[in-house]
Amino acid sequence: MEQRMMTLGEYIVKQQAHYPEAKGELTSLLSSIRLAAKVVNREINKAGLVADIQGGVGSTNVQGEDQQKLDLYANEQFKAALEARREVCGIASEEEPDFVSFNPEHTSNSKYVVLMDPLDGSSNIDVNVSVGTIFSIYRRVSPVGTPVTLDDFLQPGRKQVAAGYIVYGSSTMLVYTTGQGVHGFTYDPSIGCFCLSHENMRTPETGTLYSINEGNYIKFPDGVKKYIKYCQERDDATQRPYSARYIGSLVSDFHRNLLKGGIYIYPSTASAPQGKLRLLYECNPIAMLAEQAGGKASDGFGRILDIEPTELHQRVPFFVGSSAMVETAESFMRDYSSHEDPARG
Ligand code: P6P
Repeated sequence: MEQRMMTLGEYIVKQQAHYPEAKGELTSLLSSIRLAAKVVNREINKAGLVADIQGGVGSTNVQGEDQQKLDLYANEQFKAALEARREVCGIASEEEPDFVSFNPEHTSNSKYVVLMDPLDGSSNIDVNVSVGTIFSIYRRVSPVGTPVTLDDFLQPGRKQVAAGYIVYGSSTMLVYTTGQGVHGFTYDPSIGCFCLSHENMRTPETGTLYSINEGNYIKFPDGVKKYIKYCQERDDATQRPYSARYIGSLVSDFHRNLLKGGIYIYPSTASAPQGKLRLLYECNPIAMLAEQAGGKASDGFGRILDIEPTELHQRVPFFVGSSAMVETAESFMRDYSSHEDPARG
């Protein structure tokens, strides 16, 4: 008889056994993310068929980016699912200018805050390229039962309790960590469940894929330019030249490199001195997953998870993936690029 697959819900409960003091709050929180992921997945899969959910809404988010209908849909679905379970006292989102406090009458015992990019890479939806949701979970630092504060959200990434993403691709997967390794679940629409498909994911120490938008080459720091040329040189001993793979959707590029080995880079550029990606709800959660899978995540000079945040939507240069590849890229940044970073104190 075919072996029964373990569902995400069953696995979360099994993981809870690692924490004898756990009372099931994080389990309930992760289950709310699972529910919202199913709902968003359904809408994304209809995008090609139901025209009125494609395209932009004519507004821009706090980042100045055109908001897609599905950006706002995903934001509302995850916000509602998180509020309903009453484990979370507030959220921060790429689609919200400021953090959102949930109803204090429902959050008198809530211990957690969640930061998210509800639909990363959404401009790809209309051309049927995979997109993703990224989430990051912290324990609040302000007293339980009091209004949530900005300090609850401006915590360094090393304090994350859990992090993960959903990649809505050729198959939809949810990948997460609570600090006990990285585990991947593939959605089976025939039973409406995320089923364990990749337990204890480990990323290769090195790889042959590099992911960067080379269209920005002339604006890159010299260290990045030198690293790109290093990737393109012929050297059989290190399997170079590497292959360039860039989807333009962080979750998809990271997920492929996590499995196969590789490096993703979104560096600072002349026009974006802190890069494009946001520290709190893109880089920190992806960095936690990378480290939990044996990889590394850096701003080119130091560990992403050690950066002390100063603003909700702050951006940071991002080098993430196989540890040996990130270390080589960092060596080029040290040798060829200058570094001033107020966030490191
Ligand atoms: P560019 C999507 O907008 C995103 O935030 C990431 O998912 C993706 O890797 C990056 O931006 C793509 O940016 O400037 O190369 O189009």
